[in-house]
Amino acid sequence: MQEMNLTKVIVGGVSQQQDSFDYDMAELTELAKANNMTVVATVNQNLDKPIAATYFGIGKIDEIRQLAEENEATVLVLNDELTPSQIRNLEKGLGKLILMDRTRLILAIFANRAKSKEAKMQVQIARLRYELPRLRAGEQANLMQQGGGPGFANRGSGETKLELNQRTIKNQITHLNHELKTMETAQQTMRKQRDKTTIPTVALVGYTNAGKSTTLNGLLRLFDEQETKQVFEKDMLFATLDTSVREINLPDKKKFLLSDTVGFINKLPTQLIKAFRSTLAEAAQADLLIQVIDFSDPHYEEMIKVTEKNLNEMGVTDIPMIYAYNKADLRKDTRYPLQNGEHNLVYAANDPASLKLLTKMITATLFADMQQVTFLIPFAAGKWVDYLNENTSIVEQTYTETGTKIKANVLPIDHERLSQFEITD
Ligand SMILES: Nc1nc2c(ncn2[C@@H]2O[C@H](COP(=O)(O)OP(=O)(O)OP(=O)(O)O)[C@@H](O)[C@H]2O)c(=O)[nH]1
Ligand SMILES: [Mg+2]
Repeated sequence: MQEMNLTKVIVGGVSQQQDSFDYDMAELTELAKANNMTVVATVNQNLDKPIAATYFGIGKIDEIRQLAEENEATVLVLNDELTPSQIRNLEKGLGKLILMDRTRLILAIFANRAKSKEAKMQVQIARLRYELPRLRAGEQANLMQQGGGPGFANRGSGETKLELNQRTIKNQITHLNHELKTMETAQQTMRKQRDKTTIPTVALVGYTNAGKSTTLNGLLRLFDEQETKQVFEKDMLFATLDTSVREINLPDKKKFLLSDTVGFINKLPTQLIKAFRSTLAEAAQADLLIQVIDFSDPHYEEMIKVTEKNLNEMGVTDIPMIYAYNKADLRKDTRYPLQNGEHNLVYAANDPASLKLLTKMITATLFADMQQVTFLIPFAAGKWVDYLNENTSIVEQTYTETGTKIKANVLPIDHERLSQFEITD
């Protein structure tokens, strides 16, 4: 409805006859939409490879400039990351059109969408890293505003403005990194505290818009959690930027922690991969990953590859994974829910039967080695009664003269922890 306020853009790219080109361009259009832009024209050029100096050929550049005038477009969004000199030369040929490559566009979306202080700082670092090699003398004066008072500007008279700008940015990056470290340490402490309990953790990972948040919300609803614990879900790329962790309490008293994570995309800017490593720390430490896949998208196999490549780059490896093929309701050729082996599921995130089966698969993996044990806990060791109630599923609890008798389903680690209290039932 707010069409009027949307920035009009042209989307363009050089096709080297790669299979993924059409898909990449369609995705670029989605990315533009996610950044409050409306695409008024699309321009492709077939080349063996982008022109080293100008990306597009000269004729194409004239065509784009005219198209922009006709359609009142103010921005040209490009499919590839350009070199600093390509940007410079292309801008000369394009007149007033502002250039935005895929990386800058993704960074802009992340900057608009980031909510938590940590996410905002991570995105800011990524943007500064991106801008640093692209700085030009006399520009980016706005970046000087923070941190550089008059005294600062006087330092080193032999220094050019460009060098000064570069140093200011480097200082900003260092400063932000330092602040982030402090925050990360605090979070690690939180995670460590959680680790002391034995609640297993599960992380939803996958390509953006696959349905991770919808799956988390569906599970929360299924197990009757309050509405306030729901997370944001939307048909939009990068709806989720922060990791949220929720406790799922099953009817049989078993429970696990479930985290929703930021989605991946093809050609995720390397600056962001680094920035989001800590956001994905939840996934890196999980006992089980659920890779949510948009099974209704013809390119789902490619999306799986991109997801796994990104996970690898972020050091998330060697964790058992359930492949959850979502949005089966949009496909005519499959029944659902449908389990294939231990680790494959075809489902729909809004279908309760699907979510029940997913839960069953999760618990089968998480609690496979649970044992039923009976403990007699003396009153003096009452804290262990609390511990068992918090962390395990209790089958029976009775009070005797010598202490509390508890029969519970416990993980081997808890069995060992409380072995001194074990009795034969
Ligand atoms: N038809 C159908 N739509 C679904 C299903 N699961 C999710 N969706 C829709 O897909 C869109 C994206 O869902 P999200 O849960 O926000 O996706 P996400 O994986 O969290 O995406 P990001 O946070 O952007 O990484 C939303 O419009 C959902 O309503 C499903 O099983 N069937
Ligand atoms: Mg999400």
